[in-house]
Amino acid sequence: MRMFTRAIVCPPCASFAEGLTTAGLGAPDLEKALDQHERYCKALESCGIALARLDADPNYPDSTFVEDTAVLASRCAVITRPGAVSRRGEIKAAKKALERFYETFHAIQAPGTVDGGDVCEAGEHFFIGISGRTNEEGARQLAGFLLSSGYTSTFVDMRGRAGLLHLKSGLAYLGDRRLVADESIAGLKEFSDYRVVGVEPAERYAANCVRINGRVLLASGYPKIEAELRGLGMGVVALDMSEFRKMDGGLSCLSLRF
Ligand code: CIR
Repeated sequence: MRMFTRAIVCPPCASFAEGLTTAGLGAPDLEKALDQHERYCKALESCGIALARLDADPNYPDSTFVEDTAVLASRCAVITRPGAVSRRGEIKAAKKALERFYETFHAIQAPGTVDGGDVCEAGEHFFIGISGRTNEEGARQLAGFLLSSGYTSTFVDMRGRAGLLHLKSGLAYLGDRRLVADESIAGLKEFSDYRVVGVEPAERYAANCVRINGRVLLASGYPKIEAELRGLGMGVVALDMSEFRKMDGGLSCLSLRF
């Protein structure tokens, strides 16, 4: 499994509660979100990650969900074109922060759209979700860019899957050809060459976990999947994500790891 040394993060901004959401869980508490974000940053640092922190930008309420602005492989970076029009401007800050770290840069072009949350890296292979945010044209462009750097990819149709905004809302890669997947997608033929840890509906939110340098960052409050990961010998760092969940955000989307 790839080792990570850096991550880009962006704290929730003053207009955070005005972002896009379908969760129906009420308005997020900004103070609490800032505290949860800080703990998330500390957890990344405890995994050996050096953070680059973007400035909170109230023009973009969803900008704390930085993962959607880029796809970062070892050998290339792809700046996305987010599916939600209100989020398109977020890519500027991400590109600026990434420029000094990558030689090979690509960018998704109109009419293509891609959200980074739809892209799951599994070693040298990438799963690309086609969703309400990532369209077929965007997925094709991304697959082409990845191929030019030597990576393979497969598409996973996420359209019409209620409760899963992005592919990674229900999928994570643990290394060693092992995936964590929401039960509704765990049996897809696209994953048949992998060992899959299924996540039951009551714990669906926790399927969006992040394996990083030998540990797994996991949303707290999901005992079954936590026990299962520990049973696989993984060190788990459990994090309260309540305020981000209210804005449809998962744990992975708060950072761009590379
Ligand atoms: C949105 O709807 O775009 C944000 N409120 C949440 C984005 C979450 N991103 C992710 O899971 N990668």
